[in-house]
Amino acid sequence: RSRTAHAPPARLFPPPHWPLLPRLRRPFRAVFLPRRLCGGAAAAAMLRPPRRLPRPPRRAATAATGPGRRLLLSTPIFYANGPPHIGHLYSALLADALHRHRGLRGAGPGRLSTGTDEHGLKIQQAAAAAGTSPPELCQRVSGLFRQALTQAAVSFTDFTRTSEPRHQRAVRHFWGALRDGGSLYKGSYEGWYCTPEECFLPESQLTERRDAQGRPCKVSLESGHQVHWTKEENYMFKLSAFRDPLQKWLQDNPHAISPDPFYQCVLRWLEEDLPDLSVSRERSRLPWGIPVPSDSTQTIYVWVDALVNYLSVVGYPETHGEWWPAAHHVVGKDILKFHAVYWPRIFVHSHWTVHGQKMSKSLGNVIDPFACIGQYTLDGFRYFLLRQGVPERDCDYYDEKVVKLVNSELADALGGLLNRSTALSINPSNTYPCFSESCFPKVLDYRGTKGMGRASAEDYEFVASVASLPLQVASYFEGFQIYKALECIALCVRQTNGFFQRHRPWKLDRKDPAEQLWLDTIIHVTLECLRVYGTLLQPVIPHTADKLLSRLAVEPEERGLSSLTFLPRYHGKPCPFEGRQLGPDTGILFHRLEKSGRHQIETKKL
Ligand code: ME8
Repeated sequence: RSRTAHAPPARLFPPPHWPLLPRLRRPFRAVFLPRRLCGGAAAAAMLRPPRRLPRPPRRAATAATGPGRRLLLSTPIFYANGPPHIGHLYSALLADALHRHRGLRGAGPGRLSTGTDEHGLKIQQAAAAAGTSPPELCQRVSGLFRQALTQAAVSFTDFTRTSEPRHQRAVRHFWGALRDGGSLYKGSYEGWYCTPEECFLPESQLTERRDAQGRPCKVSLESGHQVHWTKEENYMFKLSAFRDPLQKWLQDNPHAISPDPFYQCVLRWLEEDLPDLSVSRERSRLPWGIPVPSDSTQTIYVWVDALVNYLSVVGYPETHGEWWPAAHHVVGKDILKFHAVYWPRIFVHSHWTVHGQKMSKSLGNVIDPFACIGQYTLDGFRYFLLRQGVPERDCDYYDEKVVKLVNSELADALGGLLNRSTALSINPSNTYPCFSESCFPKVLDYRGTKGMGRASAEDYEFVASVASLPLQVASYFEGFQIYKALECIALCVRQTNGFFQRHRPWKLDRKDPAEQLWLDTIIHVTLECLRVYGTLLQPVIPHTADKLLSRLAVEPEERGLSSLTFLPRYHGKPCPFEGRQLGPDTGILFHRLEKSGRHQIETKKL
């Protein structure tokens, strides 16, 4: 990807002697961090022992991932130069689903951080264009992001604004750590600067165009944005010195970046030139940012400022050691290099396009998440983005697609199943009926079941696939493939509808005791399936899942993932739900959606 800094050749600035021994020094928490958790050049430089200072004693890492451990999940912090769109919401929903899933697994304390990125030339220019000041613009846009994420039920625990004093203090401290560790030097720097991308671009990533007045100009090959020749005295970060350790770290940690194609992509970048990085701007050109400590002629580069949000949110430089390095960052592919080369463990996703085109303000095709939630309901839209978004490749947005998917999977398949299996005509006692072992006996090999009970080989196969669903879903969440988890659930819902349909319970005669046993068993199996789907869907469609589980009389403490069982009666174990009165019928689980118009943002608003 193109956001590469263009810098003087690294050989002019020989790398210092430094083994990448990731130790923290006072006032950081004195913790020895295992090498495998310390990727990212800036993070590693910050963790490197400073020159001439005694090394702190070794101690075991206290923060690592795994069951029962802490985890800081994050979204990118979004630029406060325009309103939120569905791409931003998608990142946040992925992180939210992971966060909720973890909570339901009882996986230990977790935090989900998000926020707004408020400094830099881009914001300065957007404020000027909107006829306002940067602080006022940021206040307004940051509010819109907070509102959108809240409205979308994103369970964030922290919202960082980079203009906050606590964040600025952390950035200044981080700068000091880089400087004291010998990773910064001052150099004269020139190159093509792309403001919308907030980075320098090399010639190889530029092309010629004509501007509005017909004059030739250079633009970024990838984004089409115009670049400007910029010559400045800047502070440089010795990024080139980190190539070998980064390569080694990534090779030792193949899951540091998921999905795999993005991991491979970062390895390829590291085989190319990795020039040093300009990490400050002249203050006269860029007053809107954090000044370089002890050099008021320079402003800290917005990306150094922004990346530190992952530290400042957990109290850097005092208390971050409780959460670091157990941090997982969800990011879009556009900012992968900033994260994967300068920072550690990343979940990367591709982009949403609209009718095949990149979403952009200039094209006027930006999709407004507020309008989408209003039209498709909160859970409907959350479900669509997470079910349809595939991290490995770009996904195209169409309103028709939302309506079709949500109607077929949530309204018809899931809602229909609940409706059919709880209808008074079929379940007049409104209870979770009993399972009969004689109708559905336990067998070792279901292919030889002819003549035993009432269940067919197909039924055994279907019950086996629902039984394996919780583990399958957990492993897809773990691998950042939430869309695959939802695909599996949707498939099981279809199979359950097939099971119900196949046995036509409405044709069974309740007055015949044998028929009654089978009828109850069919409903019991169906409700067990619905209970599993409701539980597994909580991280994605929290309101609908709550409605479903409440209808099945599943108590809040029975909704965790770690204690999720399926059809225990089949295994001869008691089922706590059997015989229980169902919850009140609060109406249709999910109303079918109407087709609607486009939801573009009115760009003039800001
Ligand atoms: O880059 N589809 O902020 P940003 C999917 N402030 N996701 C999309 C998307 C699309 N079409 N467009 C944007 C920045 N995103 C920096 C980040 S982090 C320390 C600093 C999502 O407002 C995606 O997550 O440009 C992408 O990485 C992010 O928004 C970029 O947001």
